[in-house]
Amino acid sequence: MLRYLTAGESHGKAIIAILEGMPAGVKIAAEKLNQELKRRQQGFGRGKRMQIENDRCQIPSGLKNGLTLGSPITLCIENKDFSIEKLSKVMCPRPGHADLAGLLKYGMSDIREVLERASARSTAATVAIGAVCKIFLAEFKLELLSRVAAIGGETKEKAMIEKIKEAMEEKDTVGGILEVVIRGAPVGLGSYAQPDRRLDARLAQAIISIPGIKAVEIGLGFGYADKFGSEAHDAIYYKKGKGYFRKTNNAGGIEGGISNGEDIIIRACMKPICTLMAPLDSVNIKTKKASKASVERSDICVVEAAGVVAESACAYVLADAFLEKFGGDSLSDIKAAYNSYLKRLR
Ligand code: EPS
Repeated sequence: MLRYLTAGESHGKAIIAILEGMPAGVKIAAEKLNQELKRRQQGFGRGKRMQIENDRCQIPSGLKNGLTLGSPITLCIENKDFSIEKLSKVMCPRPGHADLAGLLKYGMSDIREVLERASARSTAATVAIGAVCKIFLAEFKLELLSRVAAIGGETKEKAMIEKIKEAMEEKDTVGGILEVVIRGAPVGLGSYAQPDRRLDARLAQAIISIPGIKAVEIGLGFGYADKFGSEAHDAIYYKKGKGYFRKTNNAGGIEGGISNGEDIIIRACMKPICTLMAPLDSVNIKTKKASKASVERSDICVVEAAGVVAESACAYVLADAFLEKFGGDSLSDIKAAYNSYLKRLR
């Protein structure tokens, strides 16, 4: 079983993750982790914080000579902007953020104490974990990709960029849709046997827990609502040498909570960032008087970066499901089990 915990505040010393259950014998190149962290920092519409940080991952435990030991892997990304003790109080909650609900829940008197951990800066940990999982999955030729499918209702690249520029000029923010594609997943990951073993349920949980994500769909998703069954389902064919195959993939690679061997396709909607430079109405938590929401340094659009985070979140789920199916404490044991499974399928 694979599991993890993350820790760290946005302006604390570091963002940290501990990943447990990665088998022994996987070669981890720290550079691959750093490349993924760099991808997360990019995308048109990101804010000033990304110019300050140059996220790099240290791996103080779990490796020897670059190979996993099967022991917990610690991933540590230091924050250059380590200023948590010096930052000013935040008094006017931003609509859409964790500010007000978090303040009331924890009985705090400064929103800063909420937003430090609620910040999407924590997604640096998700990406570091996902990068380790991607390296593991690549041993079995699984590959995860993402793309921006829409920004503010626009789907053409030029129009999407214009939409972000418009948001910038208007002191506004804009969200959109991202898509993750997982190639090379074998048939049989996940199970219909229990709700929490369903691969689609696990992927949806992983994606919707990314800050700012408000909806997830798999394959045709909401598009199923407009179709007859005869139009919606992916007819099954068989050819000697090729095996079973489909001509369509509306199911998005998952049927009955199990991967079916087709590409796994997931789309998610990210809301516009909630820190607005022209802020919405709010209330001062001390005086209870009407006020504009607090303004913090922030981004205009992070859909591209959220795609990288979503890939990483999916990589963790896939690696977990893969280990469940093929077991083993070392990469070589898992490869033997995987190859024997592929042989049976053939
Ligand atoms: C982020 C770091 C944050 C924000 C952003 C994402 O840094 P700071 O608060 O210092 O500007 O730029 O977080 C949010 C938009 C949010 O709502 O929490 C990062 O590393 O991705």
